[in-house]
Parts: sequence; structure tokens; C-alpha cells
Amino acid sequence: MSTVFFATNAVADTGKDQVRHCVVEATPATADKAAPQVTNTPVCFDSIGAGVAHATGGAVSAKAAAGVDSPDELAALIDSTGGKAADSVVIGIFYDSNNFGGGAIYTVTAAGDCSGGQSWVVNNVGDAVNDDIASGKSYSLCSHTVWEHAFQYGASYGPRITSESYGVLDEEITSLSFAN
Ligand SMILES: [Ca+2]
Repeated sequence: MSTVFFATNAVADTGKDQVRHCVVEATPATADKAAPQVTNTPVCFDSIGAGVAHATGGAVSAKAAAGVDSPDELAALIDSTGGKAADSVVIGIFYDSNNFGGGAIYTVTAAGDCSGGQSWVVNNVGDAVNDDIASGKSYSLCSHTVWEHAFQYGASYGPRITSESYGVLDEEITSLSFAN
């Protein structure tokens, strides 16, 4: 299992309920699963605002995002940046419950969007949100597929641009993939 590291100002996780939002940088998908795989470690925060500020490289300030508590507000904030961050784009936002409820708990960024056949993976979502995600939206020309196990193994659901539920994979999701 991977270790989750906490950024300065973040409150240490004492249980899944404590973490409000984790952010991870997706890695380029590789055609050969036997090739060496990179698993980026999520950075977790105790508020959506801090997480969104980190995810957008400051394009959305923590102050602007601090009061955001609904998916619509969060999406509007991300849209206001055109999906842009300092050196990456937001390609996915995931929620604790079905129908984008229960709070946005996970943001995925990448070095670019899903145009031109570019695809991205999160090989392991990390301990803080493992088997916890239950709905999600993708951005930046991406659709997303969710997977039961790490490294895109096991059962899958998708691709979907937006998914209010993942059926039997709700709260079973351990890895993600993104493509146009
Ligand atoms: Ca799983």
C-alpha cells in the first residue's frame, strides 16, 4: 500500500472522514503494462479550498475556493480557470457519494488534456480515498474509466465524461484511466 503524505497546513488523517480533499498528478498511460509504472502519491488537505488551490497551481486561490461546498460551485471555479493550472490541467474531480454528493474528495491533474490521443492514468488513488469514490466528472477533453484494482486491473466501468454512479464499483475504485 502506498503512503499518503500531507502538505504543510494539512491536518493528519486519522480516518477517512478526516480528509476533505486529495490531489494527484496523473501519469501518461503506457501501452505495455509490464513496463515500469509510476504511481504518484496524492497530496491530501483538510479542505476542498486548499486542495483546489494546490490542484490549480494557484489559478484558483484557497480564499476563492474556501467556501466552496457544492459540486456546481467547484465546477464553476475550475471552469473559470479554463481548466488551466500553473503547469497542469484538471482532468477529473471525484466525489464521496453518488450523484456528486458527500463532498469532492479527489482532484486529478495532468500535464496536458486528452486531445491528440493522449491518455493518462492514476495507477493507485491512494489510501485516503481507496474504495471510497462513488461518482465523478472528467474535464479537459477527457472521459474516465474506473477500475477495481491498482494499475487498471479487475472490473472496470466507463468510459464516461460524467458518471453519477459506478454501479457495483461504487466504493471499490482503486485506479483510474483518462482518454478522449
Ligand atoms: Ca478496490
